[in-house]
Amino acid sequence: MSIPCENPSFRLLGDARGSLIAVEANKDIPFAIARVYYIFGTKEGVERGFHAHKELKQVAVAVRGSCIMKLDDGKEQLDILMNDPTKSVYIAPMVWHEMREFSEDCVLLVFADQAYDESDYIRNYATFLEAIERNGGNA
Ligand code: T46
Repeated sequence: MSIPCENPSFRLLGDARGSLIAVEANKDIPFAIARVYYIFGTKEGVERGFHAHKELKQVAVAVRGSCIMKLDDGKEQLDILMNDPTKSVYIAPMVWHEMREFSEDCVLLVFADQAYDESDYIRNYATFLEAIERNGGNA
C-alpha cells in the first residue's frame, strides 16, 4: 500500500498581469483549515521536520523555490520534489516527514486542520516505529 499523499492540483488562475491560486477548505484541501504557517529563509544544508503527527492532517505546497519532502509510513519511503505552486502534498497523520535541500528562495506553505499542539508530535523515530507496530503495522 502506498503512502496517502495525493492532493489534487490547485487551479492556476490569473491573467496578463500574472498568476493567482485560491485554496478553499474542504475543496482544494481535504479538511477545514485551522492553521496556516510558512517556512522560509531556511539556511543552506538545513534539514527540517523529523517527526510524525499523531492526529494532525496537513497539506504543504512550495509556493516559491523548491525542497524535497521525504515521507515514511514505517514501511515505505518516498522522496517528493516540491517545486510547483500548483502541486501540493498531503501529509497524513502517522507519516514521518523530513524536508531537505531547500533552495534559498523556498517558501513552503502549510495548511493544517488543528492548532499547534506539541503533544501531537512524535519526534523520535524509534517511538514512531513502535506506534506503527502497535497499530498492526498501519500508519
Ligand atoms: C510539520 C512540518 C512540515 C509553533 O509555535 N507553532 C506552529 O504552528 C509551528 C508549525 C511551529 N511552532 C514552533 C515549534 C518550534 O519551536 O516553531 C518552532 C519550529 O517548529 P519545528 O521545529 O517543528 O519546525 P519544522 O520545520 O521541523 O516542522 C514544521 C511543523 O512544526 C510540523 O508540524 O509538519 O513543518
